[in-house]
Amino acid sequence: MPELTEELIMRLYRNMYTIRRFEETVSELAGMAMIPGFMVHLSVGQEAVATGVCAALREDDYIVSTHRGHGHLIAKGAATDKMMAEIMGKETGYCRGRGGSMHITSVEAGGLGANGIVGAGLVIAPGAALSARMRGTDQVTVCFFGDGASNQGTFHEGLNLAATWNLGVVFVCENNGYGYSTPQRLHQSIGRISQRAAAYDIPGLTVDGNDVLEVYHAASWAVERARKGEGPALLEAVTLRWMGHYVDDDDDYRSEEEKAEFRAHCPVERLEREAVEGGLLSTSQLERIRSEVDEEVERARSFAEESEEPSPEDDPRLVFSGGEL
Ligand SMILES: Cc1ncc(C[n+]2csc(CCOP(=O)(O)OP(=O)(O)O)c2C)c(N)n1
Ligand SMILES: [Mg+2]
Repeated sequence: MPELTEELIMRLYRNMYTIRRFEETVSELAGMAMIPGFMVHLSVGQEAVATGVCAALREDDYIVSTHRGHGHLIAKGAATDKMMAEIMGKETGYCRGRGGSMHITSVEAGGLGANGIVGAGLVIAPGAALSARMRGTDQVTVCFFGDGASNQGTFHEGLNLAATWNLGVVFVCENNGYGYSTPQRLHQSIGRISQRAAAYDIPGLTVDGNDVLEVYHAASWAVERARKGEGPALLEAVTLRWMGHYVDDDDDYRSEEEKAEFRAHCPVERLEREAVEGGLLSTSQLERIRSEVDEEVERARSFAEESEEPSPEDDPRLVFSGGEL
């Protein structure tokens, strides 16, 4: 198992706190109608999953994301200013403002796309892993998806193909207990999604998705075996979505008592506590990280706000490959 160094804990903490501040800022901007469209899905409360998994990856590894993908991309190393600009639909964004929140990606960071189609990534990830094999590299592909997506046909197709061809994919089910407004117990008969791994004869593991260290350890194990050519695994990380399904969702299908429980499972505060109590980091180190991140996210916001709107004349060039029409 990888060693828990001060550097690693700092990295995990910085990452989770960056996702939290970034998304709180996106939520604020959405409330001020500064984000085009309304389909912005936030992962506040789920930061430990993206962070713990991506910390186990190399820079040249791939991730395939979902409609709730800001955290995944930040954790994979994308720049917050270009991400904020993309979400605000600006020319300086990663996809020149044409992708927005749900299609945000940074190929340089190893992102193979967020996706508005629930479950689509499950059949993209084996393709990326096959490409790594054909190119003779040991790059690993992580496929993030939700509990709802685990009922899509693509889940079964993707896991079956990856298992049969022994591909280097780590399937990470971010189980936040809901597929939109439907609680897990009403959309599937099983309690642990990792049980489904048995159907493909691959390892399946359920971890506490609010515990970044547990996620990191499980992911490191799955990534290492995938890298060695030992094939895919299914990790289920059980977590909580604190905000509505998307920014305009009034979230009235969950009780106030249920929502009041969220904070008690905060992954950011949990790592803070464990790091200080375990003598790994001091409160002043944590404070310094928070203030650096606050500044970074503020800079990202100003950069995005001050950036140019895209010009519609450019659109045809961005739709067809090869430049001009
Ligand atoms: C193929 C498809 N079906 C339905 C939808 C509408 N939809 C968007 S998100 C969502 C729920 C997804 O739940 P889950 O996979 O658990 O992800 P979460 O939103 O909880 O992160 C649905 C049904 C869609 N975008 N694509
Ligand atoms: Mg879900």
